[in-house]
Amino acid sequence: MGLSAKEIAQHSSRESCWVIVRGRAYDVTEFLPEHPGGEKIILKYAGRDATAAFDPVHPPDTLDKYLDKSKHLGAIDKADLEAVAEAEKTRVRTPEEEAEAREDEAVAEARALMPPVESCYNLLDFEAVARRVMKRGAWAYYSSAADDEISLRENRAAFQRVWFRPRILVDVANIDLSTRMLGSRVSAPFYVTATALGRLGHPDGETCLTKAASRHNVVQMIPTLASCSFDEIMDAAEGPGNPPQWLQLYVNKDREITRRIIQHAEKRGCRALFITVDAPQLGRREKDMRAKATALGDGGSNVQKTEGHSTDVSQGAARAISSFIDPSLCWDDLPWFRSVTRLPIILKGVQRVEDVVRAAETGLVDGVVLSNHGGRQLDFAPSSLEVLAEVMPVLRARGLDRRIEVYVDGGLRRATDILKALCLGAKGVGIGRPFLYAMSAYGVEGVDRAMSLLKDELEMDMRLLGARSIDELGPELVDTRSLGSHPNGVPEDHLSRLAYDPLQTPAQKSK
Ligand code: 173
Repeated sequence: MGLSAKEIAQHSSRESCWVIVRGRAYDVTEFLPEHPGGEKIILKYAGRDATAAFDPVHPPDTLDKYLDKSKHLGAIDKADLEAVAEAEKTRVRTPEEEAEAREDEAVAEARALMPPVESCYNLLDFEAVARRVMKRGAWAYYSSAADDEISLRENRAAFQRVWFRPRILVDVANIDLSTRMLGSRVSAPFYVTATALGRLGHPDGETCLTKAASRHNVVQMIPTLASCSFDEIMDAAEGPGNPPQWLQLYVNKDREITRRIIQHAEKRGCRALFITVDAPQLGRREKDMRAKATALGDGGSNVQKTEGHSTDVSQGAARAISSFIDPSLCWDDLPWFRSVTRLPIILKGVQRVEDVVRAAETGLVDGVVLSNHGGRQLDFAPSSLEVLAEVMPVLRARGLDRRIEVYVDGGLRRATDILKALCLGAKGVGIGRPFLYAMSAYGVEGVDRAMSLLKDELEMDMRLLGARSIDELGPELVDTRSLGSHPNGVPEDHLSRLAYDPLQTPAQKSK
C-alpha cells in the first residue's frame, strides 16, 4: 500500500510540508529554509503534486542528492495518484494559476502557428520564432543580460567592425571545416557552450543539444546547472561521431562536492574542465527579475533566508539557484584543481589581456575562453573579439600562444562571425543562446538544422574568403582597424531613452 493523497494533503503548511514529485512523496518541512529558490515556491505546492514546477529546474537526481533519505516518504498509491490528477483538474485555481493556464493556452496557440523548421534560414530566425512561442519566463531567462544590456549588444556590434580581406584565385574546390580542439578532432570549429536550465525551453532539456551535437560531431560543453542530470546528458550521445563532451564548472563553496563532480565527469569520459571565472555573483538581469516578480505575483518583495544569505526569490531564475557558487575562488585555487584531475583545465570568462597572460604563465591551465558570459555579468565588459585581437599578438610575442588554446564566445550568429574569430587566432567558438532557441522551438531537429546551416555558411564563406581549411585562416584575412575605436558608438542605452525626458532649450516667454 502506498501513501494516500488525502494523507499528503493534510501536510500543506510551513509546519508540515509534504509534496509529490513524480509519483513519490517527500517531507520538505525542514528543507524549506534551505531551498535555494526560497520557500514560497515550495509552499505553493504544499500537500500536492509539484512535478510540473519541479521538473524544468531540477535534474532528476536532485532529491536523492539533497534531501535526506528519511524524508523520502515513498510511492503514492497508484489509484490515488489518478485521484490527485483528477482533483487537480477540479480544484479552484488561484488567480496566479489562472494566469499560468492562460499563458499555456497562448503558447499552444502560438506553437500551432509556428512556421516549419525549414523556414529558418539562419540562427537569428530561430531566435525570432522562439521569442514568439516560448513561455514568457523562459524567454526572459534565456534572453536577459546585465544592466542596460550594452555588452549584450556590443557582442554583436564588435563583429560588424571587422571586415574581410578575401584572397582570390585559390583552388577552393574542396573545403575542410574540421579542426582539433584540446586534442580531439571535431567536424567544425564551433561548440555548444554551457547554458543553464534547458528544460525551461524544451521538456527534453539539454539532451536535445547532445543528440544534435553527436549527429554533427560537434563538441558540447555540459553545464553545472543543467536541468537534466550530468549522466542523462552523457548517455544521450548517439550515432557514430562520438564527439568530445566538456564539463563547465561552477565552483561550489564545498570543495568536496566540486571534487566529486570533476572526478565523476573524468571517469565518465568528459575530456576537458572549463572553470567559470566571471561569475562570483550573478549579474543583474532585470528582464528575468521582472518576469519572475510578475510570475510570483509579489511585486518583488519576497526575501528568503538561505544559508545565512538572503536570497530574494524575485530576482529571477538564475540568481535564485546560484547561491552555492564560491565568490572566494581565486588564482591560488588553481593548483588544487590541477591536483584533482588530469583533464585539461580551461578558464572560462577571461576578459583582459593581463589575465590571459597570467593564466598561460601559471603553467597550470591549457586554455582560456574569452567571454563576457553572453553580456549577462558585468555590463561594459568588452566583447571577446576585441580582447582576442589585443591578446593574440601579445601571446605570440611571448611564445605563450603554444601553451594555451584561446576560445571565444558571445554574440556569434553567422559563419562570418566564426571566421573572423578564427582569423584572429581563436581555436574555436562557443555558441549558446542560438542553439537554445532552436531547441526551444523545434527540439533536436531545430538544433540539428541550426548546425547544418552554420556548416553550410562556413563552407561557402571559406570558399569566398579563399581559405580551404581552418589552418589557412589568419590575421592577414581580416581588417580590424575599426575594431577598437567603436566608430559606431556604444550600442543604444534603451532604458535611459525611455526614462529620461528629452532635452529642452529655453522656452520663449508666453504672451
Ligand atoms: O548565465 C547564467 O544564467 C548562469 O550562468 C547561471 C548561473 C547560476 C545559476 C543559473 C544560471
